[in-house]
Amino acid sequence: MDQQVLLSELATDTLKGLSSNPKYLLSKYFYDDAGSAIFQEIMKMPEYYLTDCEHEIFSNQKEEISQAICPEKKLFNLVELGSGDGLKTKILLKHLVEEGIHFQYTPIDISAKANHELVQSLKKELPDLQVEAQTGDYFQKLKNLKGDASMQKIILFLGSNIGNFSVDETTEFLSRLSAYSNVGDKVLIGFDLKKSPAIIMEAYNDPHGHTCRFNLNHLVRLNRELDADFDIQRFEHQTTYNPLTGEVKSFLISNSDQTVQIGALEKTFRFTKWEAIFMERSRKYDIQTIETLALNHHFKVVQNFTDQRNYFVDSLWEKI
Ligand code: AVI
Repeated sequence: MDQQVLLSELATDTLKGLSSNPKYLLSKYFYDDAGSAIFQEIMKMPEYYLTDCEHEIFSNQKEEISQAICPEKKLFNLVELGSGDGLKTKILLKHLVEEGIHFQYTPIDISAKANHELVQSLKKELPDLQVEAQTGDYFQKLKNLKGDASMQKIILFLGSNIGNFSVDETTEFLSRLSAYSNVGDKVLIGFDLKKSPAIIMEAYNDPHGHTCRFNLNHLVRLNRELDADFDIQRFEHQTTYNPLTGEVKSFLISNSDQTVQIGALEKTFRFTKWEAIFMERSRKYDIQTIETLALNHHFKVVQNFTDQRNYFVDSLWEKI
């Protein structure tokens, strides 16, 4: 049932995106099994500094983070949106458990498989931790949690996932996060910061070609799931960075005049030579913009945790 809903959503979104001018595809569909595996490879590349930076923040500042999220050491619910393999979170979880702090961990992920694997690994690594994994849409689950105001919520949204949203999607996301939080609840959000464009470009235009494969895999997915006939040799990957907006944008560019059939849509799409499909944005922020975002959504910034190079920040906000 879930699979069918997802497929029809993929079909509808693909139809909309490829019928638009300029054409686009939604980056949320990068993450089928093959795409998730390629993303793991991206995260391991030295050029993709984001993962290392956030790992460094959690490793070096776990005491400060846990002190800031629960200064009174009262019982709380640590909710994580898009928990995935929980690698960075485990550093904090382990520290909180060792300190004897009372809390429950509620990872929320759209993938039942990711949730299952996370729960299994936590059972082994932190058997005393109370885990209430939830599979499904973040906001549906958060809405349900809002009713329970007896337990303070600390909501984690790590990994610069917020950077993949457009301005409107960011506003929508933070408005809902704010609406489903009670006064005193906290959120810890990972933002990638503006830095030398050369460093950013290396991360998204990597010499190993993983990011190129990551983008082309979207077309492979459409071939498999929507009976399309994209020839991936006829598309080139290109990335741009605009230091004014802080946006990295990824494109797949048709290197010839061509038509592509999508069986499930019963449609043919024309691509002219050098026509681009917009694939993904990854926004880079500055601290001032982050503080304005917090205030605009009824949060105050409690503390910013940055890595030594100031490449990345995990920003802790409190609902006011
Ligand atoms: C998941 N997200 C935060 C990654 C990013 O950096 O925007 C996805 C990604 N795209 C290309 N490389 C990594």
